[in-house]
Amino acid sequence: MKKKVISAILCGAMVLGTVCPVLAADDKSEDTKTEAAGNSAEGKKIALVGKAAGNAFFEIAADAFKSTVEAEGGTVETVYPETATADAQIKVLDNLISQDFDAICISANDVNALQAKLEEAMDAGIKVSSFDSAPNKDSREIFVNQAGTKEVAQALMDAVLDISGGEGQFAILSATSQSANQNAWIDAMKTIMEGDDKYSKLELVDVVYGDDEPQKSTDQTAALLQNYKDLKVICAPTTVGIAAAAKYLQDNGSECKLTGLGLPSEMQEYTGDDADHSCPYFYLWDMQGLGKLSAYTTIALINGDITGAKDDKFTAGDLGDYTITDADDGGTEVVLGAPLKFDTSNIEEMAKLY
Ligand code: RAM
Repeated sequence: MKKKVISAILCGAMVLGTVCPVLAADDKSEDTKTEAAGNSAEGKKIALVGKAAGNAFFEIAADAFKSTVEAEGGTVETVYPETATADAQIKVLDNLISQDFDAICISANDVNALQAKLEEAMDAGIKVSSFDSAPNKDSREIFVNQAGTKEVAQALMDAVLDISGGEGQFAILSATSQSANQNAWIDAMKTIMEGDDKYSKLELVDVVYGDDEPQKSTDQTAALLQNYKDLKVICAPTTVGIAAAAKYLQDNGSECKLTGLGLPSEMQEYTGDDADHSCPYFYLWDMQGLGKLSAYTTIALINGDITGAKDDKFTAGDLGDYTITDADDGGTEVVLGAPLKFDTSNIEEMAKLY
């Protein structure tokens, strides 16, 4: 009972019903695991590795991850590589493997380049989970996908179609060129575009990389406007990129509009469906939910409640029950939920949360 009451309060506090979809649909946690013994992280040490320092996205996810693990009796060390590269993450991993961590949960800067190092970690008995950006299937035991890859790509393509008025040039402002999640979304966007006639009047003129650095993302936005005078929409599937582009487009009164993936707190002043705002609407997912689900998934791996195999089930505390499914890359994943849309109707409320 206690669990259900806490869950209900948390769901209510999260404002959007979609934030707690699994719980609402399927709360079997009391029947299956009365005391949720699988959630205990007593005495466990977990390392959380982000893509790079100075990105609020990772700080928000890490806060939720850490408080979840600590509430279950474990400890978390959050580590950021010096740059958003695989090489810098390999250095971080080298250091972590030599310590006695029970698990490493990582957002990968590259799909394949971390494989040898992450395999070394797994061979050393360290559980390897990933969140946000997945290293390839052999480099991990499980991926915590914030929203299905195709679902994110579909939402972005439809936003581009809608905001452009159904035709014209658009460009993608991404993070780094090697970024696993960014490239998966971009590939899925291209597939969606090619697979349906309704996108046939859209032209993807360029994909540029701001490396998740505000200044570089601003410069890339300026260059896009310079190079493509008729550019109608920029889609930035990165929180750093979209915030930088939003400011640049708005400050310069550009007619080019913006969508993508952003943090409501960083996008509030740019969100609006009028000439004064650069971004009519954009998407993301429940950030606290991402941190929490990543934490519970990692704990479940450590405790042997799951191995990361398809159809494995576990209870993610008050988020409810989750089942592991096949991921698009041949590995497995657990999906938090659907992408969430942010526009003038909810931006103010959501900006208070993340
Ligand atoms: C940036 C990072 C992160 C991505 C978000 C949407 O913060 O690239 O990996 O998930 O944007």
